[in-house]
Amino acid sequence: MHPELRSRLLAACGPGHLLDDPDLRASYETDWTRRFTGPAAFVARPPDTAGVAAVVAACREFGVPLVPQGGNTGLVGGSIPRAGEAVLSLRRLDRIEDFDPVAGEVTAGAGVTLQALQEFVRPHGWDVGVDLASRASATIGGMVATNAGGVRVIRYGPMRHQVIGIEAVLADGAILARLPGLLKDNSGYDLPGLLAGSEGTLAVVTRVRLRLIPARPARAVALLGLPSLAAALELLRAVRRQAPGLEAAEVFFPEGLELVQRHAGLPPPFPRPHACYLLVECAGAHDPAPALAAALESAADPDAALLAVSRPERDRLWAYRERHTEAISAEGIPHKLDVTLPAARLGDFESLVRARLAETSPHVRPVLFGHAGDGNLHVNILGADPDDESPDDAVLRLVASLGGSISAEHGIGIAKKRWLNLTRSPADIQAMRAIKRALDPAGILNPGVIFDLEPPPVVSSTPPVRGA
Ligand code: 2HG
Ligand code: ZN
Repeated sequence: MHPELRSRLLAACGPGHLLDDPDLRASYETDWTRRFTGPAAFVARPPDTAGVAAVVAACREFGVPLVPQGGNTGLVGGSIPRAGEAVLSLRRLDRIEDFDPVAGEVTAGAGVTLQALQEFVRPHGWDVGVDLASRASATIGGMVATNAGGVRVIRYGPMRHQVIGIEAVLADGAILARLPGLLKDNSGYDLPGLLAGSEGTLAVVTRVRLRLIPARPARAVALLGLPSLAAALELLRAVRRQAPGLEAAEVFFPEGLELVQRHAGLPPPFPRPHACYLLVECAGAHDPAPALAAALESAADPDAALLAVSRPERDRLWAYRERHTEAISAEGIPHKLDVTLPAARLGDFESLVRARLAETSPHVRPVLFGHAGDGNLHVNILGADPDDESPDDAVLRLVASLGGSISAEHGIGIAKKRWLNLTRSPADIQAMRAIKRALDPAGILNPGVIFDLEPPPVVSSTPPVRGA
């Protein structure tokens, strides 16, 4: 490293926070799935926004590209170095500030974990609109940068909908400050909305102002065993109509349940297996259990229905769904596809995708689960060679042919960019490239994530090349 760059980075980060020892870098160089890994030139851990700006400015001058990283819980390789970039870790920006208990707003540093923020606001009667299984490690900055979804999108929307103000460092080191944030603000382009979901390619998010939701302590969770996904979706329609305060509607299937039982040591939820499992949660100011039980009464088989009200009982039912990711990971390194389908096509997709994979890649084991309420299924594929993208190709083409999206909530990262043109038009991609060039002309922020600046090879109808 150039001595002047080193001294500027040391000044920005402070002693002990510029890591170039391979052992210290290691945990920043491999993602949660273990599928994406690459050496970092160094890891910079600045303590605050001014430090982030100084790191970005120095790296830009010395031509060192940066990969911003929060809790490293991403699943598409978007926060892992690929070609010797440096990692810019935001974890030390972990202050919670300016909590307004009347308006229900709070400012969180990019490195605050979701769980820390939940624990901070809940005793005051407020909650964070987005919740997800990796809450203990996922950071607010990373969740905004990837527009994280999670289990409550049907009620509160994804992370972008929670953001009312943002502070971010632009590629030249300038600080964009849209804090504290106003609920109504039509004075030009919506920069917080643009940065949410930009996956670290346009700016480095350092602080965000979030709108909170009222905490709803009265909760009820039901887990149901059903003969098909179609039956689960039908039942979900009834719950939506009859039970107030539906917050989550999740599905999983026998192959995932079997892995969760085995890896988490959980007993089977019901006396006999079912083809599909639906978990729903309702929340409100008053106990939602009676209305939820009434909505389920006509449709649910009493031997395949569990209702939980107390916190430990609810957590026990949620574990069957939330422990899927870790159970799959314990089994091998999966290919992870996170897709959305139009509501009317979700039921067909589940059987079509299994048939398509059985035909094109008979050796793989698909594990499906996800957020039935918003059409988002996670297609995890076990048993595929890490470099063999043919199962991914088969699934994503099917999704595109049914009018869906190749990424519902995890983003494009590097894992999906080859297929971006399946569901984004040439005009869309050209507009995104123009924005990237305007905000980061030197291409130092997360280069190669979402798309390459030169046009990527067009996905054609010819079979994919193994290892491409
Ligand atoms: C979830 O819904 C996460 O639990 C992770 O989005 C999904 O592991 C996955 O594929
Ligand atoms: Zn998910």
